[in-house]
Amino acid sequence: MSHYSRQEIFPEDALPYLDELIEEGRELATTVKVGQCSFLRHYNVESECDYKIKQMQAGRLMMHGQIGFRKLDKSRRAYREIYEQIGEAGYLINRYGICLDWSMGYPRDAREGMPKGTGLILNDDLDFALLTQEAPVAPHFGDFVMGTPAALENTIAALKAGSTAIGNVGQYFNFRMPHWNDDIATTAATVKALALCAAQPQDILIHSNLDDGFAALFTDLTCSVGAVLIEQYIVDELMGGRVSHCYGHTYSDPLTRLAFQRALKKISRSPGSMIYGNTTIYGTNIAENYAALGSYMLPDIVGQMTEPTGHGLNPVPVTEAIRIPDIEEIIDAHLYANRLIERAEYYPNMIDFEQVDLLADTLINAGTKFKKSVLEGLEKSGINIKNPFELLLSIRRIGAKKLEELYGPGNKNLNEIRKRKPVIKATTVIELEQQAQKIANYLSAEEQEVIRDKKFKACVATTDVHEYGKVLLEAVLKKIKVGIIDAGVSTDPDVVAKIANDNQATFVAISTYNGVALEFIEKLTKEFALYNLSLPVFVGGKLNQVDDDDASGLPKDVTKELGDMGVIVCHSVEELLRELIRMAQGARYAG
Ligand code: B12
Repeated sequence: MSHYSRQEIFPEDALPYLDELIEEGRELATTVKVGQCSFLRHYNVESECDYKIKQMQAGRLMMHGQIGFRKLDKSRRAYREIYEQIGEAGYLINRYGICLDWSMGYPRDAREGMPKGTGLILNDDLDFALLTQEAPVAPHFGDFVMGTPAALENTIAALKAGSTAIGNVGQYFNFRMPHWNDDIATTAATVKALALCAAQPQDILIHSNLDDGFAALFTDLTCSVGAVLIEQYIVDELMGGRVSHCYGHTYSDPLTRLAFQRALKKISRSPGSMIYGNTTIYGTNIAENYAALGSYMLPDIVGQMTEPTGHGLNPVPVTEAIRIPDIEEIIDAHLYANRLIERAEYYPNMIDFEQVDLLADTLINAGTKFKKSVLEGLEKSGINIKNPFELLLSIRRIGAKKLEELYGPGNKNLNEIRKRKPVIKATTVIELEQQAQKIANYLSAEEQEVIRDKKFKACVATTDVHEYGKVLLEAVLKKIKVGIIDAGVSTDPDVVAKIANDNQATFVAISTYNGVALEFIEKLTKEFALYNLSLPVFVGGKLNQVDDDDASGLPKDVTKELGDMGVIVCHSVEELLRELIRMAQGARYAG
């Protein structure tokens, strides 16, 4: 297929009128104004954008911390104490990314009874404002604001609380709220929120974390630059806003990490929000994680020293892969990073910037080609590419993988994952495919044959956006010839049960990270009962949950509870393989 038809992308008879959505956002701007917060007062600036520009001109690096514990009290304490303690050590933190809870993505009146994640829940506008008065650190409401069904009401609360950096356009493209199928309502709320921000007299940065969006799934890094250009076209050109990009979780190679930053410098008209820590290279060994922290902070520091883009640097605490980091752990990472900045003065002299810039130019050239092909392709499909609502929704519905396959700048090659040879490889997905071979080799040739003979069919799904566990698992299962029934990403329990039943799955495998495993499995078990299904269910990922009565607000492990519910808990794919051998040899599960 060369491209989709409009009917395939928009099967509905009519879509909301763009003019009405924009008008509603603009009209709201006559009453919803940027409120005061400790940061704006302290620095006497109109917006974080103004502040960032001043800092860049003065040659000062900026630092970003990520906070958002379940309880407001603890989050307020974190807001204050991190600032104070970093200050006592002689350093400064400039901005906080507030990690709202998943459930905050539902409009307030629809939030009751919806799954909760592990983040901060704010009940009303006052809660937002209480947080931002605690210390002169710029409040950035990045997650579960724009791009969710609650985009408009959360944006209103964030603006009133003095936030002038609001996101997250990346999430819009890739995140789905459980039990929420109305992507038209989500898009409409997002367009209104964008119009509200664009109509403010101050410059509001519309943050987009590329890794929350498509960057995490592209196999070609140049497509991520293409995503930047497409978002600039939608937010800046069509909506009159100021998009501000974040990247970093999955950018593991220091050379391309630095080249990406310099490419952004050339193509961005607004300062960047933050460079996220390279979280995907953290493991469970703290000492090793400090090396990882240093390895990605250095290119980020050198980038800001040589070609400042205004991004806050985000040293992610070394406990990230183990649990949600606590206050002290955030402070530790900042002290480490600040000391590294002091030690980095001579590093730029050691870097071959010619090579870095060659790569940056390739990123820009191929990224520009991708943007052009996407827009031309969508136009051929009958999408009005001057209409931001249609563009947002069509891109979201097509998704990263298909976009790369159809419009990627790399040459066609059927042996590649996305049927194109990446111009510059984005390592994550490709590394997972390679890891899969090692895991498959865990089984002997005879064991693989025993499994193959059984013609097992696995129904595989995730409960949330985290997809790498599923990518890895599917790649392993394919190698040992287990059939895959794809029940999708961010899937609801009723959908998994139906797909497993309709396709006569032999077992179900769920990958879950957002602290909702217990609730998901409970519902899945009930759905199974409706179909009289009794299948083995494997579950892996991050198996924890926040207990609302627990004062720490941190999640607790639920492995035992899951085991008690009759599912097979796996901490690795190898554990699933071991069970498959047992099943092939006749073991039975009660389901
Ligand atoms: C990459 C990542 C992301 C990426 C995901 C990209 C993508 N499209 O997949 C992005 C940036 C989008 C992301 C977003 C978020 N993330 Co995140 N993310 C991670 C990270 C860094 C890695 C997880 C991962 O994919 N690992 C790769 C897999 C292959 O390896 P693994 O996890 O070790 O899994 C092994 C086994 O468990 C097994 N496995 C996994 N699943 C399954 C399933 C079965 C059946 C089997 C048999 C085996 C198996 O396979 C692996 C090999 O052995 C972790 C932190 C960390 N380092 O672990 C946080 C983490 C999972 N994220 C977290 C959070 C909070 C979020 C957000 C809610 C943050 C926010 N406020 O926006 C959002 C999610 C929003 C949503 N709508 O769901 C938290 C979860 C907190 C918790 N439960 O305690 C973590 C732990 C970070 C933290 N410490 O706070 N995230």
